Amino acid sequence: MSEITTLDEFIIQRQKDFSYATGELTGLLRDIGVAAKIVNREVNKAGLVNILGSYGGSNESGDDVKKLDIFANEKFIKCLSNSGECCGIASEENEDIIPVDPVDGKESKYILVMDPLDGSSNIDVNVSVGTIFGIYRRVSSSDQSVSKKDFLQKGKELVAAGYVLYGTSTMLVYSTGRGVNGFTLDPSIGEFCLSHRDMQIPEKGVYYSVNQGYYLKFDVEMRRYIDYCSDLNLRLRYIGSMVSDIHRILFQGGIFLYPNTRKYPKGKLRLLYECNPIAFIVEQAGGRAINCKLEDILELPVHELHQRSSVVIGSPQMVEEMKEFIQKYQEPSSSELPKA
Ligand code: P6P
Repeated sequence: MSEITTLDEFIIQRQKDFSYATGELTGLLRDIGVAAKIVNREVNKAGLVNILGSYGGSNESGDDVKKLDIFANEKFIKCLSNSGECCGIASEENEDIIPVDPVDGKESKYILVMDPLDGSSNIDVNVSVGTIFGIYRRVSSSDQSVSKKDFLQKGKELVAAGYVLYGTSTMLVYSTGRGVNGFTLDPSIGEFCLSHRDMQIPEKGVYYSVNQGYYLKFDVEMRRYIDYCSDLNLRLRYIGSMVSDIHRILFQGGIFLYPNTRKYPKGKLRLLYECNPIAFIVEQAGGRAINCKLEDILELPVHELHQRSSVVIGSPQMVEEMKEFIQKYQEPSSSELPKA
């Protein structure tokens, strides 16, 4: 029987890679693993307990809030607060940041951003959902209270990022900037076990992932690119859960797109806790992540917690080809149009 490496063992092994490591990041990643197992337990039995359905109201992004959203948010916050391994949290479910009090006088240097249960519109119909998280070093000094400026950092400043996919199996995929590794939850021992070491996204693939229903609401060059994907007989796969759609592309290659639309002129997905952590992971696995203005996602300035962005993420060859496509078809701005 091949040797099992649990998430905890792997994190501790990898801690040695960072000479300056003090164990805080290790503790924070382990807390995330514990919270993921707790959320997984509820997601897996959601149909059996009164936890399905809407909680009522909407979150800061205007999305309908499901009960599991709130449960997941509360569990991650509780797990992270108990250990004090981070000094603040920003969540899709909360308007403002959540300061975390020091535990046993320990002053943490990390903050966490998260979408505790992404794709929650799928919960009631038993389709995969996910958690997305990112970890930054705080920029304020430890003798100050954590503030919003600690969170408004570019994606390239991420120390670590990952996602949990609550699917046919539950996986935790993360990176601390030295490659991407995947862990599958073994329910018989209650541990995430290393199942996908040093994940690399294929250079290209046969999948494209976009909500085709918005086709007529995309800019013309985006419609032409989607037509091009169709002409290439690429296969459309889109289930409305970013973690699930990205996970397929990370494993099998392809391109995920959520362009800006008339309803979401800046894009729908949130830069801080959806686009940046996913972009960090995909680029660590050899992929690319840009917005529809062809700017690198990880370089985008972050001005507010729930800021939105258009996004194109996936296999490097396909994203580069899409860039060339957009440049070729982008309608010249009025300032570039020839004078009448
Ligand atoms: P649409 C889920 O609400 C989410 O934030 C992402 O997980 C997903 O990719 C996207 O929105 C789905 O949005 O407009 O296609 O339903």
